Amino acid sequence: MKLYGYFRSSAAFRVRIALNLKNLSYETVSIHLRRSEQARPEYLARNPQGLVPTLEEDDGHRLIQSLAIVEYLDEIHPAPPLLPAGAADRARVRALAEIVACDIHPINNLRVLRYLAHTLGHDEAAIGAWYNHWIDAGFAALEPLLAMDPRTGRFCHGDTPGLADIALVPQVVNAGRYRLEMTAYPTIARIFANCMALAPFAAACPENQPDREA
Ligand SMILES: N[C@@H](CCC(=O)N[C@@H](CS)C(=O)NCC(=O)O)C(=O)O
Repeated sequence: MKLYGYFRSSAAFRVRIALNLKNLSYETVSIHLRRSEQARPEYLARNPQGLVPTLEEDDGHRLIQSLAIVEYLDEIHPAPPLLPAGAADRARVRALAEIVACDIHPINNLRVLRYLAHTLGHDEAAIGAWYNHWIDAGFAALEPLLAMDPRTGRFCHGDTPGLADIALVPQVVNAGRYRLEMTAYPTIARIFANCMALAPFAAACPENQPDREA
């Protein structure tokens, strides 16, 4: 399998964690987002959205959208499961993951930050404030959803990592890059630490990717 991604892409990071948790080997194909390689015709032929990740299987079958890819991997390689058995619990885990993947991440994406800077003329400080504002808005909801629900354990749901952790960890790493104050989010910080103690999460981190930059 080939994973078209970028070391700093949190959507690609989610897929890397899932592949590692499933113990599936893959080849990294780096799409340099800051050099806009995602907009080149050869990549658009693979993913017309011009976003990473794209997962290409050995027979040429392609998958896009990180959460869809993670759920696909979970369906064809069921062990270890990334979603719980009960429908209500699966809905909870998907909801936690979607707070990150649908409500925080898209408005902090590179193309949005570039629009703020280049089209609307905002400076670096304003863009940093925007970035952290939307992480705060999402984390302020995630924290009580995690802290007040007895289904939360060492991880977002119980004591094994799953889809919600896969979405959460890259977002916490991004928050660290923008120096977001995490003291208001002790449950998120605890779950993050528990995830990072596991090799599949640590190995998927940006600094451990072959295309990493300083
Ligand atoms: N919903 C998509 C989001 C993909 C996405 O936004 N990827 C970012 C990197 S994390 C990207 O390719 N950005 C390029 C750009 O903004 O130009 C997914 O989960 O796969």
